[in-house]
Amino acid sequence: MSGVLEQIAGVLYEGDDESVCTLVQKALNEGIKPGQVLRNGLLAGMDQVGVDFRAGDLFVPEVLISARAMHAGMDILRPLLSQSDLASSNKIVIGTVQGDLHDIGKNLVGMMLEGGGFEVIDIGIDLPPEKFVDAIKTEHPDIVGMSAMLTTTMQNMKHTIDALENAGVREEVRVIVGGAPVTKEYADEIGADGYAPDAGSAVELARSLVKQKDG
Ligand code: B1M
Repeated sequence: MSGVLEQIAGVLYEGDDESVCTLVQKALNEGIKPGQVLRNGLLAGMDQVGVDFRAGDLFVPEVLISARAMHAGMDILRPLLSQSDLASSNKIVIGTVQGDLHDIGKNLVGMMLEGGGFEVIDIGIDLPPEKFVDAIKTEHPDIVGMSAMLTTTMQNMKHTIDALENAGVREEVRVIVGGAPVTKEYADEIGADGYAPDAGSAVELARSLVKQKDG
């Protein structure tokens, strides 16, 4: 990998948004393709953030700072990325289920997925099942992600999956769930395709599901 790309990954990991911007510009000036700067610079740095967060070596504030640095770099790259760079990203719709206002974990998962190369459509909080159905119909995502933080609202994940089935869109997407009270057993019980305990694992899970879907 070119030195400047490794440097980008390093300063992104450190959450140094100014250096990310300077080095992204430097890489472009050196003639490195925007798609390569994205994959081998920004996404490589964010991948490492995910690995270390999962291992407990990084904490939520550090992940948020790295995500902010990634966004700063993306602002420069986005207009330069080719259609093929953009088309290669898989899409995920994410939201917090009905009755639930917690969004810190969901936002973190969204940021990590974005850092993992996904196009993330965040549809918000306190979402009735129909909002997920509508988002599938309009956005055609590969994956739908639901977050719940209350034992009372996690049941709405099941209601949402039922609504997807009733609307005839369940087969179009893979459904993943997470949030503090949610478990792998619960995910299996309600017919979700996957469960992730944290944001880093959500990226791994989403990647494995799109691989299955595409393969
Ligand atoms: Co609330 N709250 N809260 N709260 N709150 C909890 C969740 C609670 C455990 C606190 C407690 O009693 N010890 C408790 C739930 C008990 C239960 O049901 N078992 C609780 C309660 C009871 C309530 C209210 C009912 C309180 C009241 O009004 N009486 C009320 C409900 C409001 C509602 O939603 N209708 C309420 C309100 C609030 C605030 C608004 C004040 C605020 C939310 C602010 C916000 O989100 N914008 C709040 C907060 C901050 C918390 C705690 C303190 C922190 C939650 C958090 O953000 N954690 C929480 C106690 C705690 O967890 N220590 C608590 C940090 C975040 C990064 O972690 O969300 O777990 P987390 O996300 C992780 C993973 O879970 C996973 O990845 C994330 C990152 O690693 N993950 C996914 C999450 N979503 C995922 C989706 C995936 C995959 C992984 O795939 C799609």
